[in-house]
Amino acid sequence: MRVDFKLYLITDNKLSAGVEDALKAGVKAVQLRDKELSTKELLALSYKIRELTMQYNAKLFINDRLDIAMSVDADGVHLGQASMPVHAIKKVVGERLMIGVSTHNLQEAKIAQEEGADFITLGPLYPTPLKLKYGKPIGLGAIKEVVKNISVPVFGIGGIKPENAKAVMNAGAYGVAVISGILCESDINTATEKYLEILAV
Ligand code: TZP
Repeated sequence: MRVDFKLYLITDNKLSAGVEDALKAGVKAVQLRDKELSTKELLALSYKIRELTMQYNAKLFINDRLDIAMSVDADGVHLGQASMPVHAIKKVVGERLMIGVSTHNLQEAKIAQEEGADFITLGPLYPTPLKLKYGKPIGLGAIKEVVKNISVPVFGIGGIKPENAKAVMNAGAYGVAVISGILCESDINTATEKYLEILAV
């Protein structure tokens, strides 16, 4: 199975400083996502996170930027709905990179699967500190509906904390994707361990 992780740590603008602590605590997949940096700055940060993820034997995904993912030898690229579509990415890289896709409903999930995504994120499931930007929470009913209808791994995203992660898994998620629940915590190590314990099943 290509998707050999259950906890998908996503960075946000200015939040990548905590990645090393999360890796130390056992995170095995990181998506670098920073929409404020220039290309040059993002490339430099990507090299740094690539080194760290290699050191801790974790996968690295680059949000949206196929060019940077290839340049730093990332494990994959993570696409949004406005990114290059999966089929166009595959035309360039074939199977060389894994492909994750952000989805918000069943229709987007089905398209991602049909085009060959390796996994998807679905959300926001719960209200998140960044909620306005990501729209209204779609709730656990949405994840139940999606996992019934598609077979690629589905990661719940949006407002997932250690307290509700179990419910997300019980709804059929393959794993969870988290930003603030780890990177905004003062004790990143303990926060990461809490998720890993819940996801170990
Ligand atoms: N996509 C849907 S919700 C979201 C993204 C990137 C933000 C998730 O952040 P958090 O802090 O884990 O709720």
